[in-house]
Amino acid sequence: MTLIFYSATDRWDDWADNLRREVPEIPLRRWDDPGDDAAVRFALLWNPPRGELKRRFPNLEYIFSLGAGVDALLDDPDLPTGVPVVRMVEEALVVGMTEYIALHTLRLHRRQRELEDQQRARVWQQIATPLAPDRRVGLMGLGMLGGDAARALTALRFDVASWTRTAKETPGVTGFHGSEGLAPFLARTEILIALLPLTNATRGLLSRALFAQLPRGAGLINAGRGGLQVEADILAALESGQLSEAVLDVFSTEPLPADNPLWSHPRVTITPHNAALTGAASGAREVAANLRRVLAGEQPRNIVDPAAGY
Ligand code: NDP
Ligand code: OXD
Repeated sequence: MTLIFYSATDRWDDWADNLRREVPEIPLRRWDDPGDDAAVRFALLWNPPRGELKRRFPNLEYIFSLGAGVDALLDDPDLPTGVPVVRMVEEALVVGMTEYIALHTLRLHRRQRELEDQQRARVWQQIATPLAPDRRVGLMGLGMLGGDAARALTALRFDVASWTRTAKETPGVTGFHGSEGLAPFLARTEILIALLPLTNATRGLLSRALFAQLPRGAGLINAGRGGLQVEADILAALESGQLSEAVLDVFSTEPLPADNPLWSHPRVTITPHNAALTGAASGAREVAANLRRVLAGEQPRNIVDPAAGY
């Protein structure tokens, strides 16, 4: 009944300590530790080597993702068939992402970059900005992360709308959904925030055609996935003035290559996929709760729908 762990970025010691405390009855093993692969029933992973799960673990029952996004896992053509993937839903991700979205929405809203440029040039000049109720913010995705960010933005009194796959009713948020909802959502959005999963339906969505439907000079924040955006189109939209600024936490190639022109663009803010990081303590509590459900003969929560891709 072993759980196998793989991540190049999450600390094994932290996760092992927390999981041992929460579910001492489940033996833990690191990916490269010697052991009986046939005893492995659970895997807890971030970006494992492709094809390996199927090749090594014949009795795998559940794949738990260390991240909320499961696109890299689902993209593996050799992902074991019929083994459910469970995504990470936990508090540290929610709190971290809401901090990131509030920070960068306020920076765009208050034109903070221009004020900082002025400081460097020793220019004393007021820049008047509308107040939050007169700033129309649009959230693409209103799930675990977008939902909490929407609550924070409405608490700051922004005029918030959402765009989702299925219809959603959220207090204080104007809801749009589906392909027919996209154009009216974009037409009213001055700060666009992408918190979508990367799926067949969302790949390349943040493109020239989409930016053209925003009011001129709109700001963009993408903390969903790099595959949502066409990077050349972002640069072109910044050059033409269709976008005023872009804040990007995610990229089609990560780490972002040193020669990528986004690095040095004066109106691009780059963060290294650290908008929100899974917490070892809070994440392990969630995984443990799900493992206990499985041991009790129940289904874990937050199983990914393979057809929807999230
Ligand atoms: P959820 O699955 O909880 O929510 C996804 C949201 O996206 C839902 O509102 C869903 O609509 C909407 N959506 C999905 N497909 C479409 C579509 N085709 N058209 C319109 N809306 C769509 O995801 P989370 O909120 O937990 O996370 C979102 C993404 O954030 C993750 O998939 C991951 O890629 C990224 N992420 C980034 C991090 C970072 O540090 N940068 C950290 C963690 C996650 P509906 O409500 O109708 O289902
Ligand atoms: C992600 C995560 O999905 O870090 O990006 O959880």
